[in-house]
Amino acid sequence: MRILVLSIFPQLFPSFFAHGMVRLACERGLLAPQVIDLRDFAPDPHRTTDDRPYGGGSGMVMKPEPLAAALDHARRLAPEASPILLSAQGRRLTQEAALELSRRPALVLVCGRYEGVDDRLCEEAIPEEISIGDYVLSGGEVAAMVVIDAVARLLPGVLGSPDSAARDSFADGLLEHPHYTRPAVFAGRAVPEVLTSGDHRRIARWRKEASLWRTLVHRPDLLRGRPLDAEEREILGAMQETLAGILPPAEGPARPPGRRRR
Ligand code: 9D3
Repeated sequence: MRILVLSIFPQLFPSFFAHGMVRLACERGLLAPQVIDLRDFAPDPHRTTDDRPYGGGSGMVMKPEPLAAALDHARRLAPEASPILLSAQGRRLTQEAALELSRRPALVLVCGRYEGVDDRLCEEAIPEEISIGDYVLSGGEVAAMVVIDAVARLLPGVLGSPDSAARDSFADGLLEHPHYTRPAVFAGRAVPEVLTSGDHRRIARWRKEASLWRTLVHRPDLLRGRPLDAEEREILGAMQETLAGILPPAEGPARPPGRRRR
């Protein structure tokens, strides 16, 4: 997959491309990222890419002309891709969105900076916007790396075994069970006995229970609206019965006090 990144800070990217799964994907010829320096498309000696906002106010706006010229260049390199702006106003990146992006022939990722991009160019030349979450970044570069990282590991041939992407947390809608490695005792704590038992059915059951428990405690939103198989119903039902044995029925507040997530 060809990925073009348009940025005013191209030097942020080389070390990101040179490590881990992204590097592996590049080495295997499955990923070909290339950063285009937006300043190369600014005609003035100062290579200006920003300007003051019409209507006043603090902060600067990304000038349309250098970005438009860089997009023309990107279109010649990857005519099959439609540009995506990384912006706080975009649709949220999810695992599902990453999977869809990973199936495209090429990506053109435009990293916004300053307060934003001149809206005439956005509307005209950038049909799609992606945000990586509800927090404020200072630009799209880190978000572009998040997109590339999430996409690269989904490319066929990048992960060790073909089904490990399908086993991922989020891919099946649950958080993962805890992981342990040697030594058998660390900081006075032993690894759960079941994991050293060699009983693979018990291990699978324990992991499923741990996975459901973690999801229930930390991300109950993931469980609501997710279909449950028979084993999952049984495990959650047992947890409910345990709770019912602890809580007095009908008395007390309808919901436990304290912070509720999502
Ligand atoms: C403080 C500036 N904000 C005004 C209330 C608007 C704003 C402008 C520019 C907020 C963020 C940014 C820069 N952000 C990105 O370019 C960005 C981003 C993000 O901030 N959050 C999540 N995903 C992304 S993708 C690109």
